[in-house]
Amino acid sequence: MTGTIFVLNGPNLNLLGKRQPGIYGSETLADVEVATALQAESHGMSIRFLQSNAEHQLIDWIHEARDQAAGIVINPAAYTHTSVAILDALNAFDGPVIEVHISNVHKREEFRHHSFVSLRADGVIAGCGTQGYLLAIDRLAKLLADAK
Ligand code: CA2
Repeated sequence: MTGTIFVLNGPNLNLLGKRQPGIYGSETLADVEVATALQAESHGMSIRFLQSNAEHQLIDWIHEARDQAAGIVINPAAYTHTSVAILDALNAFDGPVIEVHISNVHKREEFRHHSFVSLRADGVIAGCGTQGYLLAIDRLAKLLADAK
């Protein structure tokens, strides 16, 4: 197992920084990737940063993480609230998982209050903007260090 963290992003997050800045901020996903890579590097780890609009692609990456990643940071976007399939895939991953939401889903519509992924996540970060990704890396680094 390497010190690689998979950072997985779900549907529409490719639009980050391009639409709805009031909810999601003005940073692009490429900006988040750079900042997240630097944060991981500060802990002596590297990342594989991925985004897809397709549920099956996210599931395939979680399967790849089973033997390629020490931990997973995941913002499943709308699949958070709908996908038992992503939950099942995460349940087959042995390492730590941190769920991230840029917005505070609990301050938003009721349908965003439930997360299937939270049933598996070791930690959940919501409403901290894109800083949530950096906090998730810090938390994974601690969990992985404590597990040694
Ligand atoms: O707050 C989050 O990070 C969410 O996971 C974002 C999802 C939403 O469905 C979740 O309830 C909460 C939506 C991602 C869409 O991202 C966009 C970004 C900019 C412009 C349009 C969509």
